[in-house]
Amino acid sequence: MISSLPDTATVAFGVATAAYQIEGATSEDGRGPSIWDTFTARPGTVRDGSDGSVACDSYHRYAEDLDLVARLGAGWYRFSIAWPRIMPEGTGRVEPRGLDYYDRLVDAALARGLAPTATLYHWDLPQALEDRDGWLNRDTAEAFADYAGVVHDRLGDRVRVWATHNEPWCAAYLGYAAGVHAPGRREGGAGHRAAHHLLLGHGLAATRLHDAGVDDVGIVLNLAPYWPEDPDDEALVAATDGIDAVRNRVWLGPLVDGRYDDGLLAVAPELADPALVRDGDLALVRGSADWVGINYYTPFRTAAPGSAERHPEQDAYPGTAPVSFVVREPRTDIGWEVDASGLEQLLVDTHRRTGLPLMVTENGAAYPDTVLDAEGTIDDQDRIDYLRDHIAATRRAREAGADVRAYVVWTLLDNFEWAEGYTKTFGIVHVDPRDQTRTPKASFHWLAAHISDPGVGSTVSP
Ligand code: IFM
Repeated sequence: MISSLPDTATVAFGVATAAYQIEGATSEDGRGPSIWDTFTARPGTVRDGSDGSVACDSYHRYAEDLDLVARLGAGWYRFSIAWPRIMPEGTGRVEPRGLDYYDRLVDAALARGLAPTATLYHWDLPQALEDRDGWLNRDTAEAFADYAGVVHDRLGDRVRVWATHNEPWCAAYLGYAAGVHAPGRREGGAGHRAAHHLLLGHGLAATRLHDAGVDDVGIVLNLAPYWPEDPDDEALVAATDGIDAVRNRVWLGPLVDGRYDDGLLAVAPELADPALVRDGDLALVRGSADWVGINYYTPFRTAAPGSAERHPEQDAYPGTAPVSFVVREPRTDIGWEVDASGLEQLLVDTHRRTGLPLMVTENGAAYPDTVLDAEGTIDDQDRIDYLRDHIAATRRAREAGADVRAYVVWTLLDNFEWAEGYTKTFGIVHVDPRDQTRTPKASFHWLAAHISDPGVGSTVSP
């Protein structure tokens, strides 16, 4: 069993999932409603009108799913815990059946030689907390720390590597500014307020876990490179700097320096409000992460407003000057440009900025997989190419000095892809929605063949 962060000698290989995207069973064993149950019930929020109530039924099929991870030869299984299963009202009462489920999952992972690494928050806030203003309410950060403590008390003897949040940028800005994710609020600067409370929640939870003896508490960020098309266009460079602040520096500044930088405060005056950012908040966050997870899919190229496609998420950068986003070919099925050099740059820059060990906690691609025959064969060569190029970029970043310890593929199963529903598939295993049959795709077999050292501590070679 890996009991702590992988060492520097190799890149550990893993595969990731998230609770709401795969578990289903949203009304079982005392689970309370989450903001994603509420959001998906609202017409027009999800492309195909679907929800996560069944998803991949992994709540019942987790053993089969872990068999697949073991067959792949991965050493790491990154999963998330559904807060509403543990504390259905968000605070107070603990639901033992929810804890029992993750207890079984962790044991099943260990029994297969997989190191379980747990993410505490992958966007499924208990609805009861959103009813009290969700991440706009400081109490939610305190509640998150209590929840972290409850989960650790049960699993901490076996799970040693913890992540607090997954992609808090999405939770804050897609959820409270752009409104395209749950809870679906379009309130501009509220995104900044949510971001601060998410950071505070991270800091409080990390303190709780450290006090309980955990050495490896991380936070998983979807940092992104922003590349102005015309580096001589001063207005564009300034606007791009504001966007970089809202996507990247809002997290790294507090984590590394214990402050929000001036460029960020210029576009996010909310973060200068002493009623929001109280004395001691940023000091608590500073130095609270032992490692940083990087989720990378695509770079962003900015151009003068109106000159190119407007990225649908632009509302998610409140306070910033408008830009256009240029998306070059090749693109994946979700419209994201493929460019592995962005990952290499991000890893090198983030290691320089933080000095911390890094893990690529998510990387993968959506493609319109076609089932070729009755056996369910899927020849996803495009996904293989994507993964091979990004694994090579990870290797180059290590050669350039970035301390990258793991490469984790997103994702094991075709699953509920948030506002895209089931229309975009990222899995290395196809899931037939009619009967839940799992069929490994060619990318699964390719990865299995390229994981050089099966078992814990596996490494991948391009
Ligand atoms: O499916 C998501 C995941 O939940 C978070 N990171 C990005 C993935 C692909 O959009």
